Amino acid sequence: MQADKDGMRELFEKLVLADKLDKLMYRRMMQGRLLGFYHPGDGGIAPGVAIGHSLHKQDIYAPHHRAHAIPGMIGKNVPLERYLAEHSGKQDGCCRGRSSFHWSFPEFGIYMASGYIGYQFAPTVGWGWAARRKGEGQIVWCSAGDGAYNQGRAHEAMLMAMNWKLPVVFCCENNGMAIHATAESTHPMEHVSSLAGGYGMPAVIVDGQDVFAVAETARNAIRHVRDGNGPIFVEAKTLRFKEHDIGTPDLAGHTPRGKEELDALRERDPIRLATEAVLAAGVLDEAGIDAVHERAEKELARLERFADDSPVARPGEAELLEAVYAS
Ligand SMILES: Cc1ncc(C[n+]2csc(CCOP(=O)(O)OP(=O)(O)O)c2C)c(N)n1
Ligand SMILES: [Mg+2]
Repeated sequence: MQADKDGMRELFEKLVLADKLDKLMYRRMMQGRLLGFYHPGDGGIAPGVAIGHSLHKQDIYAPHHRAHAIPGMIGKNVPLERYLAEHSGKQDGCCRGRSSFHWSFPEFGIYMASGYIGYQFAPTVGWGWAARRKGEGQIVWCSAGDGAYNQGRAHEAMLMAMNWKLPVVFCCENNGMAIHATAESTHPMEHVSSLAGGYGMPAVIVDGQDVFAVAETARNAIRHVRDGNGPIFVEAKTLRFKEHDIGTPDLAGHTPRGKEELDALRERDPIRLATEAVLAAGVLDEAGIDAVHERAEKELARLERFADDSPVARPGEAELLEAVYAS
């Protein structure tokens, strides 16, 4: 069907752009042109793209910290030039260049992004409660990693959300690693989503390398919660090709991850899989794929021009105090 083909093409374009922007962020960080630090998304960008793409603009999205939420923001059509300017400490950033990667886009239902692992669990319950009270069909998507789901707060949030049947999707983007710790060494069960069973919450597992499969799963999960059935858990099995963050060695336990292991992971590169899928479905031919890459490169050039042309944020005392509240 043409609608399916258009949907596939759109997702593919977003995936390619997310991959290129992730790599651009890595480069800019190495060049000293970004504030703070960066957690590369290489290998694990498909879930975020598919999730953001499947949500409505007014739905609340609490993104996972990896790739500093670039995939989800691209999925949700957030203005990326304001994001890049923000991360570059520029005045035209979404938070006037003050936040590094603790930015927000409230008009897109993204109220916070944070490197504080598990930041999203408690607010998710509050957002879910508010969404249900408003009764306008808004839902909350809470994404976090396998490491984050080790936290007590994840369990409190799942318990309360399930007890109150809140419109929340709990999602684990399980890349099998939390800095140097493997998921097998920290979780007693193979699937993080098994935890949902303790709260009577339904759970689904999806191949997180396949952007199209995640989109379908996300759409179904969103429909489930929008229809008033209470929370559902989605576990996307994904990968991390690079180090935890720039400047941290890439170890699993105490052992450096070797070339052979990493080459094997790259067989499941989401871009490679999506390219094969769009070719096989006749959505794009080789020339069409080249054109997608070209358009993405042009978009990156535009984003960089905007960020680089924007003045460095130098908030004065009055501006700094503007956002400070005391009671
Ligand atoms: C509250 C808190 N504890 C610890 C850390 C240090 N830390 C940063 S990332 C991370 C692991 C996160 O793993 P996971 O949730 O699986 O996400 P991933 O980085 O694998 O995408 C930890 C422990 C932190 N930033 N915040
Ligand atoms: Mg992880």
